[in-house]
Amino acid sequence: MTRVITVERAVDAVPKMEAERFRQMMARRGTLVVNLLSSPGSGKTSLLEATAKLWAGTHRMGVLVGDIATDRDAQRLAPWMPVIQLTTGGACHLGLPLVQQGWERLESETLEFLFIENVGNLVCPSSHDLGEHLRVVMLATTEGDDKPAKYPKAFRTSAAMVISKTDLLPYVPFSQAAAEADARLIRPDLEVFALSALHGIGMAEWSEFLLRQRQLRFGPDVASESA
Ligand SMILES: Nc1nc2c(ncn2[C@@H]2O[C@H](COP(=O)(O)OP(=O)(O)OP(=O)(O)O)[C@@H](O)[C@H]2O)c(=O)[nH]1
Ligand SMILES: [Mg+2]
Repeated sequence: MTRVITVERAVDAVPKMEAERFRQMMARRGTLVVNLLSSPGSGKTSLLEATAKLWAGTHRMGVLVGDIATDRDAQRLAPWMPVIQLTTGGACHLGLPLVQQGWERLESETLEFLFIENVGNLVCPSSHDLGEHLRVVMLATTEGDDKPAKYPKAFRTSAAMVISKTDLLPYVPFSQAAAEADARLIRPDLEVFALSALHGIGMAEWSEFLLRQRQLRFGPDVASESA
């Protein structure tokens, strides 16, 4: 059975200070918080499933998954990792209070990574600081390579972009070079990972990136703890 938290109204942006407090508290615990943004259906849940399978028995991850309705994503993820479904009751993004409630319910203090799967869209989630250490935006090859230019804030505020569903590249009109170039015009230091969660392509580079980010932020001792 999955655990669900529901709110009946949109949660407004909370002061930056609260988000900073949450970020620092999670850093003291050695938990890297990763906020994953994308359009509906780009493959967020699939990437989290594939990451958990890759890390089974080696790295500890948990997930807070946001949706407007249903706990279907939590049901998919529950066999692989501790997960709490956050149901926004109509709001198009997650807010920090809901994330904090989810974290308390997760009761998993020894996580190395806490992923937040945001509500699927490229607009509202980009304006809300959830106390994450790392924001990652995902763009599927099926969505078109023009999305970075059309939804710049999601790309400007992210440290990395995942191009997902690369197995479909032969069948869709998507230029990886064009998407990367547009995204880097918006955010020059954006790291880019092209992968297929379905076929396990590019997963090793994605995993190395996450482990490196945790080590960079929390220091080398953290890396040896989890080795
Ligand atoms: N071909 C292909 N399909 C994929 C890949 N990753 C995910 N999919 C499919 O894309 C669809 C959506 O994937 P999800 O992981 O549910 O996407 P999501 O971003 O979590 O969707 P929302 O939570 O609704 O926003 C599913 O049918 C997946 O099987 C991939 O690498 N290749
Ligand atoms: Mg999902």
